[in-house]
Amino acid sequence: MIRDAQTLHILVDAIAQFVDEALIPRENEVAETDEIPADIVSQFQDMGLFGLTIPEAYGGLGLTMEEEVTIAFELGRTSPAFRSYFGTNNGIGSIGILLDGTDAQKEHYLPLLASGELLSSFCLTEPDSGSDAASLKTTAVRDGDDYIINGTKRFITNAPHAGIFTVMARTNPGIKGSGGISAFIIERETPGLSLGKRDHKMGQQGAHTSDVIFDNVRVPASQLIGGVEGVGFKTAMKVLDKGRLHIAAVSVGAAERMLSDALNYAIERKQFGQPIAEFQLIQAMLADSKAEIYAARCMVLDAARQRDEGRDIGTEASCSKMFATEMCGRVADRCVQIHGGAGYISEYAIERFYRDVRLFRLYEGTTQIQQLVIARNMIRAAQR
Ligand code: COS
Repeated sequence: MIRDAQTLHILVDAIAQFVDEALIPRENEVAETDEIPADIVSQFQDMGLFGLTIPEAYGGLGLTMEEEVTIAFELGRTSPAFRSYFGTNNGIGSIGILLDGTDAQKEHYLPLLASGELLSSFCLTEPDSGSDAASLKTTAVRDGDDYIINGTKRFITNAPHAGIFTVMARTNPGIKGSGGISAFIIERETPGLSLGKRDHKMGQQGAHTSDVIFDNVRVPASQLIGGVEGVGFKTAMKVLDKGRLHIAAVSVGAAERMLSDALNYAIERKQFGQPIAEFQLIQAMLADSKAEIYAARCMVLDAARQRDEGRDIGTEASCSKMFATEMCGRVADRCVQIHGGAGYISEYAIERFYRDVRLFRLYEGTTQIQQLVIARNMIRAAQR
């Protein structure tokens, strides 16, 4: 749902201009230094990018899902590390609090997240619990008015910058599956909380992940999201439904960027006496990519509109994530091919994008997990 087309148009234009003029020219710097420059972070804050999805009542822009994916299409056109820096505040780091938090939790944390004063991370994955998220082992044991948290979380995006962590932990060891899991908000400075060393990743330099380690971390019971035990897994799944749709939109933007670079290259690059864009085998790769991007864009927008209408979009979010991220991988591969040998050289952005977009098919649920969610939902619906 678009609330006010004109206002959205102004915002989209401003972000498109920011991407073109401020972010794309700094991509190499970010890749080389593995840092988002401080002046860019300030500009994120000035533009309100930390609070895109946080309701206006808490100081954000309160974008609807359709508006959010429209913005994500634009943000996807540059290095994913830029979006990642404020992405957790708009997505997996804030949505659990927004959807299931108490009024006090929302009032305390959401304004800080919306302004970018505080960064947030989402702690679900563990060393022995990735796709099988319900098998997580981190424990939260009640002790008077507190909980004592123990365990290790892995590959946590923005952990080195985060001031708060949404942490899924087992409050009832008697229940092995999802029913024993609760979600907590844990502050960075809480004694016993430490970080592992930064992970060295294949791509997305500038976006940082690390382990988050909880060693007898004592948190007040008021940090239990929503004040209810045993529903933390459902909170995590709802967070991921939204996050998956967002990543699908970012994948569309990234594919558009790669295709635009490849098209420009094909028009300029001459072989056999003419631009390679004139060759039909190159044209086939351009056309297949264009059509697939269009399909993914339509799919993402449809799923976003359905979410705005209040429908359960678990299936559609997984369809969108699966299709858009796999599409992005195919487009990346074709765009390297169009660049020929130059596509393997870091002078061209496509070499970096090829590595960067590989993560889209892995995080927030692998393609195989999306397949599993889609098929399960189909079977359940058929058996009702
Ligand atoms: N919204 C709300 N509730 C949901 C839900 C959703 N999207 N998906 C599942 N649930 C509920 C189920 O209804 C079920 O509730 P009941 O116990 O009341 O029936 C409960 O959660 C458990 O669901 P399910 O039985 O489907 O859980 P499973 O352990 O079988 O596995 C998968 C679910 C595999 C889909 C889940 O573990 C998953 O998404 N794994 C990937 C994790 C991931 O994406 N990690 C990325 C890292 S985070 S960036």
